[in-house]
Amino acid sequence: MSPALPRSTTRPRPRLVAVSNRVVHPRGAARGGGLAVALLDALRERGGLWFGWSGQIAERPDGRATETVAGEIRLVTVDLSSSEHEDYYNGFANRCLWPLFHLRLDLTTFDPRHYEGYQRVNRRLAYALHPMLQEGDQVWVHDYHLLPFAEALREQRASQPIGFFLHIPFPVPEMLTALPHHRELMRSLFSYDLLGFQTEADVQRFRDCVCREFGGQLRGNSITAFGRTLTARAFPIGIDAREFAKVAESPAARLEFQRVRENRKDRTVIVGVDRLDYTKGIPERFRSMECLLDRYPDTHGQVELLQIAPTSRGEVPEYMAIRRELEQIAGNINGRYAQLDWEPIRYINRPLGRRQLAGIYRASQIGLVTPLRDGMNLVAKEYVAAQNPADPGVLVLSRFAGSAQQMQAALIVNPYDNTAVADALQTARYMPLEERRQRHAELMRGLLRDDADAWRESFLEELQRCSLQRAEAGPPTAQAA
Ligand code: GDG
Repeated sequence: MSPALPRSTTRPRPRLVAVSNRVVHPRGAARGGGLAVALLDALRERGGLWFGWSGQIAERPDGRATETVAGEIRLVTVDLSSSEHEDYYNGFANRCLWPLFHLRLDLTTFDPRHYEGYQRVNRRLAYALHPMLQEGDQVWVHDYHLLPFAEALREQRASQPIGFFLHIPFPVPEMLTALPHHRELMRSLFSYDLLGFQTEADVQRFRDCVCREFGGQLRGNSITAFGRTLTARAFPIGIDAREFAKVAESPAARLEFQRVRENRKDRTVIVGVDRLDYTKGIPERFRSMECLLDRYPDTHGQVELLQIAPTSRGEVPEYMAIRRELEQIAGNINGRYAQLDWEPIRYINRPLGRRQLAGIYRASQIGLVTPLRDGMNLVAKEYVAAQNPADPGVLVLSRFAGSAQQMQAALIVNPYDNTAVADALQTARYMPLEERRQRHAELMRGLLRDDADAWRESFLEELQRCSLQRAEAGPPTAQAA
């Protein structure tokens, strides 16, 4: 890793221009999750602009941007037409890139119309943002919806440093190359100066793709291909663990804590919290619960899985299917094991408030986070941050979550192995207090060190370093085909 840049006391920090699919107003930031909070902190600190889709669908959008000012921050949004929303967002982003990057080739739809819509929206958004850019800005683009965004900005002769952070995993070369447009998309990534990934493994897969498929050349963290050089590094995203621990002790969270515990006396509560998504391994988790009940009769009447899974991307057929599947599995398991005053699985299919969630995490003796594949998974981090350090719960975490790289003091499991997950749950139930405290303290140290501030600052410092390097090397050129 390269040494940190000395913080200049005389030179002002560059203005930040953040770009993401959705823009979240500061008032709704808590609901928008960790990314919204981390971006807003950076924007408040240095002033700046957050640009993206308004979340509105207009039949015939006029292409004009709407601006809201919140303190030092300008929020600038554009609407999408219903066909843009269908092709760019539901189509290419969520029915092609999302499943492919999560290794679900079986759920991946390749539709040239979706791809054209995706390119068109990226270009339209980039062209709308370009006149608002100022010399010296740092542009930070987020996630798989916007892979070609920098290329479209460069077409407009934008010369600002542009960084990109991928929140989801980067796939293995065999998967990526199944995408008919993979060359074009990979080439467009080389219009960025800095690419950030969640884990070292993601960086390695990116390098493998570029070197094997496009003759890329490596030099330290730099990689050259398509006639351009960029920096590719891991920046594991963190949460504001200190603040989340406070939320878990707030009056609203305490109330929720009491509600959970009072109703369940000394029953073990296992909590799962996920957007309802096929990557999160929820059916497999229910099967593991069934396996726990089969293998360990002392769990009957004594253990409950509380699964909170609000619907997401509800217009996409694969998401409708997973919803039906879950209801069916939960129904079968409950039908088989429930007693008059107890059901093994409680499944809540609507969103809860953040404080409520924090209280539930703290009231649950086990946090069960078992995605089949996940860029990072912030729920694992939130569960740990919400615990009472004197009597903490145990985190059972999938080896396929990016967070497992940093959270080795959790009980690490293979989510496909129902028996192993059931055994880990039983181990967690009977784990001695001293061991729980030690594991929690170790996890918490990591969360406090690698928090949201550290993530953001390390990315933006690296982006500044990249732009200084580029200034020395001369202006950007149109890239080679
Ligand atoms: C992507 C990547 C990466 C969930 N239900 C409720 C609720 N949530 C909040 C959680 C957490 C967030 O949503 C989910 O974050 P994750 O990281 O677990 O997952 P993705 O949404 O898939 O996020 C992922 C992340 O980007 C960041 O880079 O870690 O790998 O897939 O904060 O608490 N929040 C509230 N009510 C709910 O019912 N308030």
